[in-house]
Amino acid sequence: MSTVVSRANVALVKYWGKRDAGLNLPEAGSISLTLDALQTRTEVALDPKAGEDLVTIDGVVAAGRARERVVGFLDLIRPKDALRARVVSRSNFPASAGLASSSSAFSALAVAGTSAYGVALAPRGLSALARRGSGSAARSIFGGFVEMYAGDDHETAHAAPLMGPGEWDLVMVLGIVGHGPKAVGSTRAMTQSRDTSPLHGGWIASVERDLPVARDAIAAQDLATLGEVMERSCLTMHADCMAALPGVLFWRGPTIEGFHAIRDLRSGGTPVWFTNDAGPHVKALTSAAHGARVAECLAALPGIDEVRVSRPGPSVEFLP
Ligand code: 2P0
Repeated sequence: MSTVVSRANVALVKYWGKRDAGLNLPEAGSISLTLDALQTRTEVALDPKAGEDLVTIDGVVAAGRARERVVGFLDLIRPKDALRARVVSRSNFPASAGLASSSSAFSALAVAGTSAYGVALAPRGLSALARRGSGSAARSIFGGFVEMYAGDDHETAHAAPLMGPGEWDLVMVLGIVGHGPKAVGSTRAMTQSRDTSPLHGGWIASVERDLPVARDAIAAQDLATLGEVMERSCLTMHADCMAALPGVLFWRGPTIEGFHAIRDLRSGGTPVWFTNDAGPHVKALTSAAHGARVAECLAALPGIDEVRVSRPGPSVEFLP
């Protein structure tokens, strides 16, 4: 049996588009921050008596597509005639809602699954494996600031750490808007953007331009430059989505009010920048010293149901 904890990550320079759906290879690289507050604990135990895998997610026995994704992922790790597994996974935040639950879920499953089946992989190999489950999961193998490479093939499309979680005193403030599942899944929305959005080529070009700027800003601990590039990456990704056919719109009213509130705080001198993913939640990057002020501001907005403040989190951890 093997038990691990992994954290979700938020992309600062977004991943949005696949060049190979089968191997889940991204069209471009991305840069993220792993968040200590958003955790998934996953246990994989081999069961000599079980005829098939039993998967429990957040206390509910998984069926259909959710179960198939886990079983299909375990099949990438184990030989055909291997023992079946009992997988128990629980997150401390809502799944499939734009909080990157698949990033913590598949990174945890990659590490717990390979360990349970006795498959030895180096961290970069674990990252490439996690990518097969979900693109963003490749980044959650590592803590702190992380870069994902587009790579040339399965082996080279992995993530690597840029800066450890304890090195820069920043926080991500999460303004949670509703707890329901998102209207359109990321995988479908990405395919729709790539296939139909007239802005998709411009979006991918913007990633190539933004990656070195974000990488250098992290190395220099330059929050203003990182914040600006993070906001632009978010808005450009969403412009690509909105221009798809049919247009993909993840924002709700409170999302946009949250963006304005963050910019108003910034105009008043608080070093804070926003981002947002495939869901309605507002995420704000600021220095640890300003975290409480930003949290208070988001909590006061109608439609923001819950606020969490997260420090950068560590890489995947084994539990005893
Ligand atoms: C990201 N997102 O970079 C981007 C930004 C959401 C918006 O990666 O299809 O669940 O499983 O590879 O990782 C969410 O998509 O997509 C995502 P798949 P994933 O974090």
